[in-house]
Amino acid sequence: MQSATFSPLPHAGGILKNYINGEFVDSELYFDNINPVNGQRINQVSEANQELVDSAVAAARTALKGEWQQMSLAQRCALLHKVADGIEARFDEFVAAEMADTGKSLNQAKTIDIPRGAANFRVFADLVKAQASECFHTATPDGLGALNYSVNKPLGVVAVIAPWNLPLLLLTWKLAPALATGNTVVVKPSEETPATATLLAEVMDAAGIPPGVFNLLHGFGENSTGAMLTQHTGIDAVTFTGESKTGSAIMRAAADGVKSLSFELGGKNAALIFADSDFDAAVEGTCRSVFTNGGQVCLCTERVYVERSIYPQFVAAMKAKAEALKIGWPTDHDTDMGPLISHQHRNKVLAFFHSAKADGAEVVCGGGVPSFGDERDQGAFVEPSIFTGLSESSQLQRQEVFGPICHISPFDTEQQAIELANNSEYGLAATVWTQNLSRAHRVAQQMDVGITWVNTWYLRDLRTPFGGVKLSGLGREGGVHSLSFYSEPMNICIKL
Ligand code: NAD
Ligand code: 6OD
Repeated sequence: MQSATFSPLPHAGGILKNYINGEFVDSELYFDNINPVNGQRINQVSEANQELVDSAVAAARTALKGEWQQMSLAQRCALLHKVADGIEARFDEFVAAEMADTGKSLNQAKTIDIPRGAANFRVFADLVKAQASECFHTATPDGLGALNYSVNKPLGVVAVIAPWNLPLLLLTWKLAPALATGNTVVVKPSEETPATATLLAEVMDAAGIPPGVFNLLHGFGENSTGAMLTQHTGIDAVTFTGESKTGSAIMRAAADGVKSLSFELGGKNAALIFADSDFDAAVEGTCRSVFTNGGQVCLCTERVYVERSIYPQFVAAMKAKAEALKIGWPTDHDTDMGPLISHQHRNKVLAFFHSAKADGAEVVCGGGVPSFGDERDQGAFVEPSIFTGLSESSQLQRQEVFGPICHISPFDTEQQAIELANNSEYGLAATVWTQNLSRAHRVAQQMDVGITWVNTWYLRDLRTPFGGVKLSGLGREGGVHSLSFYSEPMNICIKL
């Protein structure tokens, strides 16, 4: 019999604590951390109350002015490299913890999530050394002029609020540049995925990050730890990844303090498949973009539009690929898809399936829950699913599902394909499959999104701008955009 967990699983059966001012702190108020493979408890999590939120923010404020500020940039960057080394040294534990919390496949945790956790620290530690400042010579009436130059200063105490789908990857994607630019931080991982953030606190501690620079609080969002943090007067900026409606709530909470905000939110991403594409590559790439991480990546494709002349073959090829995906134990080396994050999320995904069927969708494949005949039947699995036949106004075509599902529709002209892709309240990512170079540029530039991939999907270069338009986000991170969000230039004017 396979096991739901993977050795070495750290903190199994124990308590995951908060980390404040260099100490692990127990609130003595606990919630369960559940493995979505079988619904069993992995460990318990110490939930931060208002008192712990206040201590974490106070520790971060004090640390802003201490050793962290006096450290040279080279020393700060060396420490961040040490954190990356620490993640790599405990690689198997991070993989085991991420798999147990999320149910994601071993292959994905090993090749995407945990390596990116380390890479985020290395990339921003190196990029910040090249952060530019501005300098102008300004003319004055006496002819002697003035020298204007800028120095980059940290924003202060940054709250980092992360989601559950790529827990370590998305937490560190914001944490690393925040630290690299000299801020102190209070992070709150999702209540669904507390484990890798706790391991990261151990790595930070062992690397010698000064007390108070990195603080970790566990807890829920609305009316709980997350909201206490975003409303706190000691927080200068909030960087958040999660649902669009949570982004709106945080914006309201942050309004009183006029806090700086950076948001990466939901998506309802389209793929356009032209008849002149490399057919096999388009099928393979679209299948990957729909089903990676069980469709629980904000960049996943949920709306597929295919040129009518290849539509029937494309739907048949997608069906064959989806049916060949191996669903099961995340710990198996050849598993493609584990369970969804929780039963609660599965209920939401299944409700979308039901509404699509009620709206007249044709089920090409999936649409239900797989049966295993073992403890996985208590898990949060759903089948990889493909639907066709819905109108653009149906609920499935309008709202983000965040599950292993796409709807495929035909189109007749390039102009119609562009209009269909852009007909959404979201604007995060799009994918275009064509071998016509002119069309590739022409169509890519007309997508109302933050990123368009052509003949690929989720190919990342951390120096590039990343973010969404419309309901999909606020601001840009990545490369100089992250450095620019997490620091503020102060101008100094010297009369010559
Ligand atoms: P979520 O918005 O429910 O929760 C995200 C985090 O916010 C969690 O830590 C949660 O506890 C906290 N939170 C919730 N309500 C809060 C409040 N009122 N105040 C403060 N904190 C609060 O999102 P999720 O379900 O964890 O993640 C899935 C969603 O995230 C999807 O919509 C997905 O598209 C989006 N997402 C977007 C990106 C991106 O880069 N654009 C990346 C990953 C996920
Ligand atoms: O790869 C990244 O940097 C990134 N921000 C990915 C977001 C994925 C959303 O689920």
